[in-house]
Amino acid sequence: MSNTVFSAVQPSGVPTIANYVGAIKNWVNLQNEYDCIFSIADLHTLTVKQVPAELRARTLELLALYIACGVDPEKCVLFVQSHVHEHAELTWILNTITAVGEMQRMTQFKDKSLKHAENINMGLMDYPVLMASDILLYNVQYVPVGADQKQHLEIARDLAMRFNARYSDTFIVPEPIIPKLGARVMSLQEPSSKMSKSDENVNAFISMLDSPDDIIRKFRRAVTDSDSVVRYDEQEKPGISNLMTIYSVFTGEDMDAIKARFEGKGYGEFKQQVGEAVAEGLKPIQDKRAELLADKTYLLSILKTGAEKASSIAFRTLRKVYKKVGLLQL
Ligand code: AQP
Repeated sequence: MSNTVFSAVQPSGVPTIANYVGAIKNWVNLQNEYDCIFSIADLHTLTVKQVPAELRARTLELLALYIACGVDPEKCVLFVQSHVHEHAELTWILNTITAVGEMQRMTQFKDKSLKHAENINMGLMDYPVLMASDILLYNVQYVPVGADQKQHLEIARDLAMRFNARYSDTFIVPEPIIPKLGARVMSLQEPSSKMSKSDENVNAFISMLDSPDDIIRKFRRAVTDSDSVVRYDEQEKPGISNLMTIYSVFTGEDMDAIKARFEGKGYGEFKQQVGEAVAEGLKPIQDKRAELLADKTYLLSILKTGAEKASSIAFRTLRKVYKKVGLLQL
């Protein structure tokens, strides 16, 4: 057992409230109890076409957002994935024990292949192996992620066990921490699909930087059902259930209290209140992020320290791995 927690978000766009609820918000609770390592997964982002200057800017902006959400650089290691070259190197080794068929079966690979049919690259297929490397390099016990990443975490576990069986005990087999509430925040326009920051329809997601007016407008337009009762039922009322989950996360009220609060009030009033609660919750985060971005020197210094700390762990793990697989060392 180790006491280390690892997680990451890709700088593939402005994070949504789904990334916040499913991942970042939970990191804040874990940082007091565990040795936390949180990364900005820029290498993963390259699996989809990017504008280089925008990717660079979003990388620093994501760090500012982590901190604005309450992730404390004094308590956690915060670093950029590409600053620690061992991630790419361990990926190569793990690739040699990964079957092509396993990767082709991944839900995210299938979804993204449909979405980016003009660019189905090797990196897109290899995404779960890079993610396994991110985790296994740091002797990680727990990985707080949203439910969409559960399948990839299974691959990380399988690869750890496979490597250990073939080359002797090396990696800790990591476990997911999936939040009880908000593990899968759904699209506001299509409640059967997950909310994604790269959705082409901007009304489908709430970005962490949306203005109060946009937030309220998007919730007002959210797809629900023809009933008018605010009641939690994922099967029959996926849209309303999704809004109840979001409201619950932002206000702390449980489902029974929400149902009672909006009894006889109809969807218009409910959607308005969800919008207001989210706008209110995001405001201090947005203000803090803007403040942090004014001091780029400070942000870069955090990344430098983070890269040094992460590298020293990753270096030791990779050296052990190279030795075990039979690579000659100098
Ligand atoms: N809909 C979701 N509900 C709850 N958690 C979610 N996460 C993503 N979507 C939801 C969690 O956010 C963390 C970071 O995800 P990521 O940026 O590494 O990539 P992703 O899972 O592919 O997220 P997106 O928003 O869908 O990004 P794009 O559109 O670029 O692919 C993870 O912990 C994830 O579980």
